Amino acid sequence: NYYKNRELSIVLAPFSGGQGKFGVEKGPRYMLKHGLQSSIEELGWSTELEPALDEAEFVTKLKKEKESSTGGSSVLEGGVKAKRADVVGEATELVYKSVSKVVQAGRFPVTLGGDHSVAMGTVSAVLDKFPEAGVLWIDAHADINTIETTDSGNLHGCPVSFLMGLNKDIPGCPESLKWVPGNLSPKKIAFIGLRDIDSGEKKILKDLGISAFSMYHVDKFGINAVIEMAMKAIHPETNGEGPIMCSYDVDGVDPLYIPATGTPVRGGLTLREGLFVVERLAETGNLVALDIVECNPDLAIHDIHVSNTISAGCAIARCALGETLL
Ligand code: 6HN
Ligand code: MN
Ligand code: MN
Ligand code: MN
Repeated sequence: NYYKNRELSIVLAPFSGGQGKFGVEKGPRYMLKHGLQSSIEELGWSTELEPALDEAEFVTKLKKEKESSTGGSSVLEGGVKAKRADVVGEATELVYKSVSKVVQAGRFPVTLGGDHSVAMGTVSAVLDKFPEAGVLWIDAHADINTIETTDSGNLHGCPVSFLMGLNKDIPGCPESLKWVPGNLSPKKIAFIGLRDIDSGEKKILKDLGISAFSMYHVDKFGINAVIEMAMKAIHPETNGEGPIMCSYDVDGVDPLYIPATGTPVRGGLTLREGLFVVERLAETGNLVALDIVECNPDLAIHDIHVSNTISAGCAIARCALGETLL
C-alpha cells in the first residue's frame, strides 16, 4: 500500500478543449454535488480539493477560440492536426502541476475530468513520483493517435502518443505541448475495453507491441482474467505487482449505463465489469492514482441519463478506494 496515511486530493480538471463538445467541463462539479468527497471521507480517507484550473476561465478561452477566424484551427505546419493545441497545452500543464503537488506530498490523486486530454498531465506527474508505475487505460478508444494519424484533430484522442513522446520528432508539433516529458514506455501501459480503434492507432499498437485488451478479450477470457493479464503485462518481472495508475474513461462502460459522454460506443463493459476492474485494483493495494474522465452531463437527453452517468462515475471512484471490499 502506497498511501498508508490515507490522504487524498480530488484534483478538479474541468477542461473540454481536447474535443469539441462543451459540457464535459461540468463533470467535476456534478460529481462533487453528488457527494463524492464525503463518500470518500466515509471510506477513511482525509480529503482535500485541488482545483487545477478555472472552469469558467477556460470556457471563455475556448469560446473565443471558436469565434475566431481560425475556429480553433486544426491543421498546423507540416499538415499535422491538433485542435486548440495552445489551450490544451496550457490546461494539461496546469493539471500536471496540480497532480505533481499532490503526489509529491504523499497524497493519492483522484483527478476528475474534463476530457481525456487531461491525462497528459496526470500520468506525467504520477510517473515523476513512481517511475516504475504501469498505466491501465480503461476506454472504448486507444487515445494513441499522433498529430499525423488523427482524423478528428481532437487531442483527447492523442494523450497516449504524447505520453510516449511519439509526436516529438514530427515537424509542426505544437510548442504548447512540448512540456509533456513523453517518457511512458509502451511496455508500461495496458488497455481494457477497446472497441473503436482508428486504423493508424491499430498500427501503432501493433508496431510498439502494446498490450491491448478489447471487448473481444473480455468476452473470451472474462474481465477477471483480463485484469490479471493486464497487470502482468505492465509488471512482468513481479507477476503483476507494482504501482498502478488507472486512467478511466467512462466510455469504456457501455452507454446503456453511462450514456452522457462525448464519444459513446455500444458493446462496452457492463456496469459491474467496469466497477470490478477498480474493485480488483483496490484489492491489490497497488493503485497509486486514478482519473475519471469524459462525463458530460450536457449530452444527456433525459435527467435519468445525467444521474446514471454521474452516479456511475462516483461509484468508480469509491470502488477504486475500497468501498466494496469486505
Ligand atoms: N476519448 N479515435 C477518435 C479520435 O478522434 O481520435 C476518438 C477519440 C476519443 C477519445 O474518448 O477519450
Ligand atoms: Mn474513450
Ligand atoms: Mn473512431
Ligand atoms: Mn479516452
